[in-house]
Amino acid sequence: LVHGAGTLVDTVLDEVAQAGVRHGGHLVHQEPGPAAEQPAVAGEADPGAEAFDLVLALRGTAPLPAQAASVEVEFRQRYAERADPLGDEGFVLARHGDTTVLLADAPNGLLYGLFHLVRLGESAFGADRPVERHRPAMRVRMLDHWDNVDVHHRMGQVERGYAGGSIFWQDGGPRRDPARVRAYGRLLAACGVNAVAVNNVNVHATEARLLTDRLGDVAAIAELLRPYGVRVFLSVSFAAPIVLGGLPSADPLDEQVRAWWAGTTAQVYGTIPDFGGYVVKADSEGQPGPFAYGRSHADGANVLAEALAPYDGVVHWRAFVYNHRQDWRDRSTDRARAAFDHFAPLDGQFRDNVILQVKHGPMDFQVREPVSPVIAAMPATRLAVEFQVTQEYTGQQRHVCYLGPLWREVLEFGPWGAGGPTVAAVAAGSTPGDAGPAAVAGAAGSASAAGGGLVAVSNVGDDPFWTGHPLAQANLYAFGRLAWAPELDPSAILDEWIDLTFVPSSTADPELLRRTLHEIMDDSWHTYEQYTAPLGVGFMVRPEHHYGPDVDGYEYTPWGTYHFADRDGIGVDRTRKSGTGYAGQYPQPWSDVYESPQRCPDELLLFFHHVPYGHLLHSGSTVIQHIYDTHFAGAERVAGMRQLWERLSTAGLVDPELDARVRERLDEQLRGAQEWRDQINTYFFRKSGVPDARGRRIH
Ligand code: GCW
Repeated sequence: LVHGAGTLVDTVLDEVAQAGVRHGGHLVHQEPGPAAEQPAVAGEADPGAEAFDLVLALRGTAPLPAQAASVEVEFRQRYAERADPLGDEGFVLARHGDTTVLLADAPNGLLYGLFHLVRLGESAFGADRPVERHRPAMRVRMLDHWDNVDVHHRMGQVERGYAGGSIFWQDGGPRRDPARVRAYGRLLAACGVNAVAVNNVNVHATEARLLTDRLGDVAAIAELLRPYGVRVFLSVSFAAPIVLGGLPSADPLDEQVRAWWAGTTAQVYGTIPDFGGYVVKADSEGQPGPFAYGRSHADGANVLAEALAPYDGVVHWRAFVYNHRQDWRDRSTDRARAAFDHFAPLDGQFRDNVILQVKHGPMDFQVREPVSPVIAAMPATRLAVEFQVTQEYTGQQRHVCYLGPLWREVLEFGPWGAGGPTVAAVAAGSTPGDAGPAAVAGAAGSASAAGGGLVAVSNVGDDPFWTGHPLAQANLYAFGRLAWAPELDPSAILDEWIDLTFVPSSTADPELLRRTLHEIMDDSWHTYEQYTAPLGVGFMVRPEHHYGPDVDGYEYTPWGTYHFADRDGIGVDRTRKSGTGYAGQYPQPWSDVYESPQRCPDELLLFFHHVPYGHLLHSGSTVIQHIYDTHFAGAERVAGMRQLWERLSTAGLVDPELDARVRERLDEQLRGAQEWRDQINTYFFRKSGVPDARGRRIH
């Protein structure tokens, strides 16, 4: 029995039908006013009947069907004053006797509840389940696509895309296969994602026009994603008033510019009433921004926010602002400092519909970075934390690298030390005043918290497996799940993903399949870390495309990403005492922990300190021996991963096409890991002259 009406309820009905469930009835929600007393649409639903296996019901205006009403009573008893509201997306689940009941306050909640049932599978229809309440920790759970409409870009159609062309754009216009885009909406909703930005933050000429004369293309995408509760955002150029509006300036304090943004935004909402808002990369890597007019980023963000405010739209303003033309000879400039230096002084100056979108680390999505100090520095600003699902720096979807554990580590990090709010709580809307884990849970659970949420750069393209490497789908899934519930265990998320993806279609030996995938994936992030840049130093990748090793590739460039290795030692001195002072951007205790080479965690040592090769780590190893050991171990672990997969292939447990794709990628991962191992080990042997204590072969 499905109780309720609306586009999303239709989606729920479709899903129920697709799942092959015999569909007893559909009782239309009674809207107050003239539409009241509508008859049942499908079947002869009798809300009092006891015979339904599953009841999906909206709380609200109409009386609940009997089974749902008893769950509602139990819910109120169990959660007392916290029993309402569930919010737009929350739901309540229980099983009583022969009936499983899902209750929600809005159709989106029913949809998320239904996908949750799919995750639970049979177990949702077995023994009784006491009432459980589910609400997303983050209101904003967004994927940014770095997709270009045009295919002729230096970076390919999708900037940093490793899964074919764009899922949205084809041959210079919207994809001609709406079913694929709709299926993508379904996939997003099943993962818990509720927003997408449909074009690259580097906004080129054609893409700029999506805001005005090509808005219809965006509306077409919005139409396809709406049934799955996914709202559409656009990346816009700060120079749009000039390039699209023909104005002489884009100065945010200029009246004509303000009026242009207001008028343009009104048209956007006239066409797409549930439009989400804008994403802006300004004064970053060549994109235009407010600095050209001597204005601050608060001035810049606020002019767009003001235009969006009447429609409840938001602007996601990115904090990725740094000097990409620095002089490598100048040791005082530190790219890691830049976001804090630019934005922390502006705390409190942003309108409340500005969300400052901060990359999780201070540099750029490296395999290991400290948490960005900006996250602790702006209590009066709505912050979103940005992850990178697309594997630009983590193997480009040719290497298996399950990122759930990395994101989990970031989300549970306490910028103010133990007992204070976590990164997850900040993104969910908590501030340092809300001390203690209880407050954190409260903020993360509260539907009214005004946090900026979690955002990630998508790894999806038009590839038949969606993400290039079939196992990279787990990263997409894990991102959505962690944005909904940051406390989830990445290994449990992987279990969900494995069951949803593989097991139903291969019954031969689901246990072997599950175990093997865990063995390959659980620790694959650490494995990737082992064979690439050591101890948090980052980069060492080939310039431009960022795939494969090149230790000095960026060392003498203007990009600000250096390791400073010489014959005596390696690492970046970011201390207050003798370095760039970056460690001082953290509150205590981290400021002192990172300042001290003795207290700094091993995995971040070279991010914060320049140390001799003989420096002793907490692990008991020296830096140079650690480099050799981890690089030999990492490449060996990849060889092991490949053998593990062989086991699945031999047992015929996976679909042949998928098998072929994964094998090809694992071969490449092994080649790549060995190349990394040899280049890094040889480089440091030649620099330091220190031999491997275990006498292994270094070229
Ligand atoms: O990681 C870097 C990428 C750029 C990207 C930039 C950003 C879209 O190398 O390709 O540009 O970050 O986040 O804006």
